[in-house]
Amino acid sequence: SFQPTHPLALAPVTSPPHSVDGFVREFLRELNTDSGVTLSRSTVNDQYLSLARAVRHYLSARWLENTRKVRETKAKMVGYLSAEFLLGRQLGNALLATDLEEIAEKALAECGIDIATLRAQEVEPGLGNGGLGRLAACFIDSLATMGVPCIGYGIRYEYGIFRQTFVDGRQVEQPDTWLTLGSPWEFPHPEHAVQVDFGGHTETYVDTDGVERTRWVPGWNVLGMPFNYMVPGYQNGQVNTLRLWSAQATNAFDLPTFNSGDYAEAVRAQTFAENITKVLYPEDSTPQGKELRLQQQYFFVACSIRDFIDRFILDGDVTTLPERVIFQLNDTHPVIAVPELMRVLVDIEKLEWDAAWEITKKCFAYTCHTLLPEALEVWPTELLGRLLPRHLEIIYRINDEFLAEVRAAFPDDEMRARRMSIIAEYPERAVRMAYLATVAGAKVNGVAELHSQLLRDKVLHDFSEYWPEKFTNVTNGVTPRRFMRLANPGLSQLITETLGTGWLTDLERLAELEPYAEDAEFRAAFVRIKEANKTRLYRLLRARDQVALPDDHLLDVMVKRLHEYKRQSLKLLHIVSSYEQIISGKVDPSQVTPRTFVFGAKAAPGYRIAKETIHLINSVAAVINADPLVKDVLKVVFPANYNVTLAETLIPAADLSEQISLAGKEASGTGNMKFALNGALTIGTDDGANVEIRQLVGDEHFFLFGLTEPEVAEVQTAGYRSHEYYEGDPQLKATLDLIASGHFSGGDRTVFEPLVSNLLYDDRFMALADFRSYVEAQARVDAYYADQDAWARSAVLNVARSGFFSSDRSMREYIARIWHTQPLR
Ligand code: GLG
Repeated sequence: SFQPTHPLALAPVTSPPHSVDGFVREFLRELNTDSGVTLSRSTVNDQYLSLARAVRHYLSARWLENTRKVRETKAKMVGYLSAEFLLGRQLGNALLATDLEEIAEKALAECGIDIATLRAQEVEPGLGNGGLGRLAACFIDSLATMGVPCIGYGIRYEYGIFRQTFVDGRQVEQPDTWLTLGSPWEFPHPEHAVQVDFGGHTETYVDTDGVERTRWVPGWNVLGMPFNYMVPGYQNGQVNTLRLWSAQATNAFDLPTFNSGDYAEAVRAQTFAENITKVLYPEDSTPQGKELRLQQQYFFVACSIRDFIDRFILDGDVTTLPERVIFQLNDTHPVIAVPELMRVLVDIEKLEWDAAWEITKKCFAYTCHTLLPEALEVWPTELLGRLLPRHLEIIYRINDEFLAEVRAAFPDDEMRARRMSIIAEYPERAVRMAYLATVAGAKVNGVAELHSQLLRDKVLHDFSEYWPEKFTNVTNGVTPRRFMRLANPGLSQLITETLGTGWLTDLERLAELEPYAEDAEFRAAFVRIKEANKTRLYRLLRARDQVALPDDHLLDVMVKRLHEYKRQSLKLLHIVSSYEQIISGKVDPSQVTPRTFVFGAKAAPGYRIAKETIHLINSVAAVINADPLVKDVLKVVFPANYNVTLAETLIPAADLSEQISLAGKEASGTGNMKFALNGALTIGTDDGANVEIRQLVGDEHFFLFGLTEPEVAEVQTAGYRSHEYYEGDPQLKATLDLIASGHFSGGDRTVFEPLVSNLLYDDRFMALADFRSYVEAQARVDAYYADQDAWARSAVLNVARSGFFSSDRSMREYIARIWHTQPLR
């Protein structure tokens, strides 16, 4: 190591002055020296990039200090392994974390710039599909805020989740080019690139110590290039790291081929390698089992494990790993990390198998995010063995030893051993990644009470019988910094005026708002904020989607991925039924509670029914919005490209939150929590975290409907025939008939026929079974909304009673029951 002599090099780095002048200086310096333009010649993008880099200056000193401390104190870290981190825009959060919001606004104003324009310039990194990726982002925010050392490891997709557009009401996907205008939040580190191998074969050899060992002779390799992102805690001087990997060719150029004149062929390897991190797979909860996806998974965990050992196990003693890290497996996507760590320990570090296994079991814990069988990843051994031959051998050995244990514990129960095998035999031989994670993980958790219960009772029943103490629940949470303070400044200010500061990092303190639900003045202030949030949303939608909305409607919002189990079709049936009752003269429009329905949803590009549902929503919206008969009472809007940024404006404006999945199918939901925290009332089934929301806010402040999970199971066992519900309910029949008649498709009865038939003759997620109960609950919503004061009271109580849903609380539970880590002192 070198010895600096300059006094500045000996001193720790410091942050620039926390003042308007100081900030102006940082900003202009960035503009002039890094962007290379004068203020008068600069574009909005130059200004945005310079602003972002100026804010970074206020974080880097703390970041470097943080990293140094973690190394020096050998603190145990959380290694959050996730194929997705759906971060949302960074600027607002960084300004908030550094307490620079006012300073930056003034500084820019003095430069003649409106900061809002620069905020709007940021393209959010859409490196996730939905809840799972957003949860990872909330968790790392909370850990930084709590001062707990964590490194997030993931993938730097060149193209994130596609940009959704509508053409004639149908979804058309556009590439998400989030990097093209510059990415001021990332720090590339080519010097820390890691080599990742694939393919080839394995062989045994006699090592120098005379021991026979196995080695992997790979067929090809790529480089993993890390990009660091700062993860700032909320005004606490803590900054953790998110490290995302990008794939590059080890040999960018094949020189002989190049020299022979075949330029395209000469760079083929490069294109091939870089494909690995080119694009995020856009399926949420329904993986396609593509080879490139397995490459992505192995690529990022291999990079991450190597990286962790190289950077934090400085003395090279890998047996200390369990004291230094717990890798949390965010769903099955990173589970190939288990055989990878075994390979590193056994083949490279030359530990005995048993010792390596003891270490590995302590280094991993697994979070399951689903119950849908089609979402549980299974990799054919043919594919896995071709791409990762050594890993497949390791998995077989883990399985053999595990099944020997099971057979010893249950001597006369061969069926049990077969059920529990990590290797499935039908329909083809394949590795069940969830089982591998369960066998290796120190803990296995579901993401809401009901979900964890169903994991224990159904999906992983044999395992929970064998290892009851391995299973636990940690109910999801969301970060109040982004989803209250940044998204809803009005409400946040009211809360701070009422409770003082401190609640943003101690969200249970929202309970102190309870008495204010009875305070007319407080309720009036709350209502004014809700109205202002609606106005803000309508202004945005007018500019963004050219739609004009009335501001005196109940705002009814359903935003989430488009999936049959989430039942956007049930929401549509309610809307169409309200409409049908008016146009058929059964209900007078003057009797209807005016409502605006907002949808936001992306469908996986290959998911036919989901895409047809999008088309139907848009078609229903077009007809209803153009019909003078319902003009004052019904509006349907579907802004394209729902993402974190839009959510931040939409959620605080909502009156009613739609959480209507079939009971037993939504593992948790996190949107549901964001709505409640922003004072929307929920209409929902007894599913996922809805169960806990209802328990906490109270039945009178929640509109419950639908079959319960045991009832669903019962109806299904008896044989579910959706057609019978159609025949037996005139309102439902009229609704489906109206869709089938071509009313929303210019008279063409074929367009939505597949959707209608699916509901009538299959209806896997039982929308028709819950229709009656749903429209009745919606009638209760209307009746309750008529009493604006009662509604406002309930809305305030929703806020006051939802403090439990902070991701800080989720983190405390993970720390206490799974990770056993400590905040940095
Ligand atoms: C899942 C589930 C959601 C859950 C989220 C985070 O579908 O119910 O809230 O993870 O745990 N695939 C997902 O997005």
